Amino acid sequence: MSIKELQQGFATKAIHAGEDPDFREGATGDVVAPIHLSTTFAREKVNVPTAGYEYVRSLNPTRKALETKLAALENADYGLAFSSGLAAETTLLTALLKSGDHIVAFDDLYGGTKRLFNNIFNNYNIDVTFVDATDVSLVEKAILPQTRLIWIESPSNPLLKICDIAKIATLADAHKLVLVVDNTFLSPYFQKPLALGADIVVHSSTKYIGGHSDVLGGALLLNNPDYYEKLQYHQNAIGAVLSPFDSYLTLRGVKTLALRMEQHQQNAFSVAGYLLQHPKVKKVIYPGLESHPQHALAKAQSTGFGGILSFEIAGNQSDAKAFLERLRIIALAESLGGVESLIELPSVMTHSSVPKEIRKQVGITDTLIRFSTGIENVSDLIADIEQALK
Ligand code: P1T
Repeated sequence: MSIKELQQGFATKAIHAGEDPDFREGATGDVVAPIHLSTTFAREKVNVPTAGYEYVRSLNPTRKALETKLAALENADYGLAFSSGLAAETTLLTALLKSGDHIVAFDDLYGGTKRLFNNIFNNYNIDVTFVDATDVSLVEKAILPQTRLIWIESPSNPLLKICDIAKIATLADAHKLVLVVDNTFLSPYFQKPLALGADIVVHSSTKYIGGHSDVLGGALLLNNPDYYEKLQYHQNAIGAVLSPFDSYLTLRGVKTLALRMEQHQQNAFSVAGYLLQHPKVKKVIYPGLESHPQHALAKAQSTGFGGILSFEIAGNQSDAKAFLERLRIIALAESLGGVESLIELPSVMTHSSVPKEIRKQVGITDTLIRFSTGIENVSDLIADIEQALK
């Protein structure tokens, strides 16, 4: 049996895929992929790159190990690693679209992704229509003759809305469109969009995949060889690749993804339960709660609900800010998916680049708080929230 055939379980792949020890003559059998810092690779014959390596931007052994591991985790044939989530997104858009093309996108997306569409790609004559993609008929209505791509997040950032990935994939197929799913919030541990029919999965590996708030990165995972060829060409031509050091850090971080996601989720359930009964809390949004409007869909298409929840406290934005500034263990910070709990106010932080009227339309109120539950002892997290709500 081959090593690949034996690497079946998620945790096994997270630890071993892409890092099989090399026992060939002269190799040392490292159990961890070494950090290859060489920016170029010498060859003996002009026409023969050594083991396929030419120049670090095109291919690097440490990045390749990570790309192999991330592909294994999403059950994808191909993986590519970038210097950030937005670098992955930019490369995808430039590789698959041209001037005059149109995108249908979920109206609840990470603010930076919306900014990329609205303030950068619009300059290249690529238009976007934002719709509430929880209603598949609205996605269908927005499709134009020049539409090439559908872009969703599920759960979405920051409102944790859930889209029916399989239904949108069927729609995308019928119209010959590329379906892109940003899987950052659930990570491949809890959700596999390719298995549900998506064409390309996007990750900000800065989040759960890296897991320790110490490395920026992004990834694209897919099965289609034609798209892969285009994306790989653009990855090299544009150059926003993940460095060898950052590839190593991400490889190190992702090994514990299975354990971390279970604990993030367990803590999120406990915090959601605590917030629900608190008189000063008006609303709790967590896909794991039966009160979540798409709870049944979340349960059907994913194997878990993740570690992010959003909530609103009574009062105005000043009350929300005062609460956030009183927290002591939970860090008031952008980003999510780290071992430490991170909390933020999307209207003034991660989604401040989204115009106020759009925020209002989508449901990002001035008092909406987003909480990325870390893996600390949950009793300490709840005690911190309790003292800050007093
Ligand atoms: O920050 P970067 O690695 O470039 O990834 C961008 C990105 C893409 N997709 C989603 C769903 C994201 O949440 C992000 C980054 N988000 C934050 C920094 C945040 O605090 O929401």
